[in-house]
Amino acid sequence: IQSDFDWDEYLRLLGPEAGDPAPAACFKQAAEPPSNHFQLGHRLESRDPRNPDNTCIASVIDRLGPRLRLRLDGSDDRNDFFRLKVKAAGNFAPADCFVRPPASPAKNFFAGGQKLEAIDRKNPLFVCPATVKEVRQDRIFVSFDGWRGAFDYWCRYDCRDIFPVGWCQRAGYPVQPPGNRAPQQPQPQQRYRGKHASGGSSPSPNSGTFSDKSAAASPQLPASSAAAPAA
Ligand code: MLZ
Repeated sequence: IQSDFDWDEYLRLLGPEAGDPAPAACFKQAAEPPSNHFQLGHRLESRDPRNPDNTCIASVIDRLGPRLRLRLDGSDDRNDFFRLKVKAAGNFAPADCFVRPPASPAKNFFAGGQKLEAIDRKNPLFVCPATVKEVRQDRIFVSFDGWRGAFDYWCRYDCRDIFPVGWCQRAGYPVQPPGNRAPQQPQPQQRYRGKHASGGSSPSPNSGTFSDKSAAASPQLPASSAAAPAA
């Protein structure tokens, strides 16, 4: 996970053809990113990412900015598991760790070409620069900058996996640099190389949590549960 992405520099590189950042009012995200009061080892209830009808007990195994890395406890057999663990496990996260979700925008205010930050659902650890490629009723098509479309997705305008430009940095969560695969228009004049002009993308120190190792394999970290406390 890299942490030196710089939106200002990137937008400058893209030049005047690039769309503007989507205004904050487009997003269902708090004006100020919430602080994260969860602690490692805290237990909480979470939707089972493998079976969204199930609620499971999960433990906080890592935190970064407002996001949590959660691991499901035990099996996903709802009935057994719930009663057993609720009585036995302890260390439940106090209620005030959970932040009330922000209000939804009244409607879909997005417009094609706007820039945003979005969770890469195939690599949910990563928040990446992206562009609204299409708007259709309540949905937008999120296209990741510098990738050939393999990570793109449709989502509702009030989806919690998308953020205004700059939001994640303010929240203490790193944004990954764009890819360098055949960028679609608008064509960057040169490839984004990060803040440190000299040597391309050198791996930058991360904040000590959400290590690269956990980045590599995170099958139980769907975007939805990962973003639990982000209000
Ligand atoms: N290393 C992986 C991660 C790609 C992340 C893209 N995010 C939009 C790859 O190269 O496929």
